[in-house]
Amino acid sequence: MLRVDRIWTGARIATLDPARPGLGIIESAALATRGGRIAWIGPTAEMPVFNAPERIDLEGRWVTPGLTDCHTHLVYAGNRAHEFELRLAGASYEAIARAGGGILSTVKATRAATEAELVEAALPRLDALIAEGVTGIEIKSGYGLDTDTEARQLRAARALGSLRPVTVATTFLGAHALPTEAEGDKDGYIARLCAQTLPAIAAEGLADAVDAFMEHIAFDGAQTARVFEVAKRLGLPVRLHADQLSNLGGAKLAARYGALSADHLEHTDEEGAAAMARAGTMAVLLPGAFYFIRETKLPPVELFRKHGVKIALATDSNPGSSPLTSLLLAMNMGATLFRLTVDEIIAGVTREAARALGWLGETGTLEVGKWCDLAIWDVERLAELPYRMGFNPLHKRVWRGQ
Ligand code: DI6
Ligand code: FE
Repeated sequence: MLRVDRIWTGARIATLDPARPGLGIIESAALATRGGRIAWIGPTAEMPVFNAPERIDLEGRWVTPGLTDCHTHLVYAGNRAHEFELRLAGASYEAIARAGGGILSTVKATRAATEAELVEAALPRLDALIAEGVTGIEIKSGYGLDTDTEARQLRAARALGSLRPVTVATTFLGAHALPTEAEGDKDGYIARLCAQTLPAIAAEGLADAVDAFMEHIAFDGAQTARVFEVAKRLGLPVRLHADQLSNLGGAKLAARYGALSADHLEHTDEEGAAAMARAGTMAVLLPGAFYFIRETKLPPVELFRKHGVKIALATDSNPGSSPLTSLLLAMNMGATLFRLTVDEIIAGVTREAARALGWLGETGTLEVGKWCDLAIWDVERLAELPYRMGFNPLHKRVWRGQ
């Protein structure tokens, strides 16, 4: 008799297995885990006889893959509530950034924080996400803008992954903003980043990918391309904050470098969407930032569908444009603001989010051999996940079988 660690029965499972139609639903399903991985999954009636020390009846609850938040800036110090007040008084996000606030005010606080302080500040945010069924998260640097602080942010991000049962992917975002000491010299800053900071980060194995903020208030296409060239040489995949506030051709540039994803994309045009489709570059949509900075230009979801660009959804959790630590609320916003379908939203925080991080071989769908990362929900219909606002129907979360 085959031995497994644990069996769940009486479940309705959305496997997200692309070999099955829609969300890959199996009614009256069972799932067995062994060594942290999925040992068996299918209709309960077809389950072989297992020797299992633990059997759990889920009484008809829904099971999805554990959620993945594939775009966050979770590690930083301080907060920007004061800028929120300024914005309520009429200032724009861009105007505050140009006046030396915005990202640079978080850089100041982050540079003054130790690794332990960064971890301590980020833990409540991570715990809020975990409480909603998140089993995987991407965390970017970008509030250091010097080698030491960028490295410290990424070490803090890695530490979070050892302090909590969650999988962490780190992304180096040194090209996020121009630090004050660079005195307006963007090319000089990018040159130093390419020659020193990024190679040092890579040598220490601190980054799983490289990102940049391509925007008028940050870096242009040529500067972004220089960063991506170095990332390629170091064997690191790239992703891009593209076309968030204006259309600088970020989606096209991301596609040209075979980026895993281009993110935000409110101002992306059809050429950009088509280029992404050809390159297999995914769209990561961030409705929390759209909402919080009161953007009015919608990302071209219809064009992504037309060209077959795969769509993921994330919180963009950060102190300036998206102080959001609820992936469930991001899902609600994906529906109400971006008009994504329920299937697109559920896939966007599971299978597609895992794909955006290059994780799809290991997690993101419920298939034999993958990590047993589950979210178990007290809902009648999966549509309840994006439908409710500010309510958490998570019953249990399982990370690597536990
Ligand atoms: N786009 C964003 O929305 C965030 N970073 C970026 O490149 C904003 C980060 C911040 O304001 O602190
Ligand atoms: Fe972001």
